[in-house]
Amino acid sequence: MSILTEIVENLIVGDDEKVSALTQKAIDDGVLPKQILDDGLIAGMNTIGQQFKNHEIFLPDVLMAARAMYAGMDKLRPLLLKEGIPSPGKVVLGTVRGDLHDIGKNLVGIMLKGAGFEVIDLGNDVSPEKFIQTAREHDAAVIGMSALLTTTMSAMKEVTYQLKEEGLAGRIKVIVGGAPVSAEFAVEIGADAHGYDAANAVERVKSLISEN
Ligand code: B1M
Repeated sequence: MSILTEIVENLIVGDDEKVSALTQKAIDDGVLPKQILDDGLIAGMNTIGQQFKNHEIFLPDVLMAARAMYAGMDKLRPLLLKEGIPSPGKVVLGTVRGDLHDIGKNLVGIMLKGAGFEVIDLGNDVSPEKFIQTAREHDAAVIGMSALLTTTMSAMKEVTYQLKEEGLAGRIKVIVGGAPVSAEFAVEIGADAHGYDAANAVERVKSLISEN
């Protein structure tokens, strides 16, 4: 069995210690961090999502898998971060109001920091007002919002609407992402960009900032 398959299997059963050890072993064996992330940790989480959807597993199983995912991410984080790059701009990042899913948002944050951006991470369950107030206070170039629930996506629209009302649209750019969020939805709510994964989010933020 390949080491990436072992990571997937141990993440699915929520064994955080094994996922941590296997991630370290994969790093030591020279497997690329991006491959460990995509074909190990994220692949395992996708299986969990499918099993949860099919009612084959329950919420505590998902939580244990999430904990195992974090154990692996802790090992990868230093490799995904490159220190000492001058910041091309500030990004206020968070998961929207009512939504507690923060794994994808945290990955986006790690990758943005790795590309040199200063990231102000507001965590999860962030109100529209908090996004805008923080962006104003820190003179941020971009607000990045993540949503994993179809029921919470609408909070993104409150931010784009409010920015427009306050005359800040265009000056503070907005990028949205998360499993249920599409490029069409981003256009519909007046966001400036959609990121389909963490690496793509970095590319999109770079181009938003170069437009400013
Ligand atoms: Co929940 N959950 N969950 N969950 N959960 C989903 C999202 C779900 C699809 C599962 C399912 O039914 N198949 C479903 C949503 C259905 C829907 O709305 N259509 C669901 C549900 C229903 C729920 C609850 C309502 C369950 C309940 O209580 N009955 C509940 C809601 C709680 C709440 O938020 N208020 C709930 C709870 C939880 C846990 C707390 C147990 C846990 C979250 C733990 C945590 O995040 N700390 C959890 C998890 C882990 C999941 C699944 C299994 C995995 C999500 C994940 O972390 N994926 C998920 C199923 C799935 O998505 N396959 C599911 C890995 C992560 C790397 O991917 O977040 O998509 P993702 O991020 C990607 C991209 O989307 C993108 O880049 C990332 C990296 O590639 N991206 C961005 C994300 N944000 C971005 C922002 C950007 C750009 C790109 O720019 C700013």
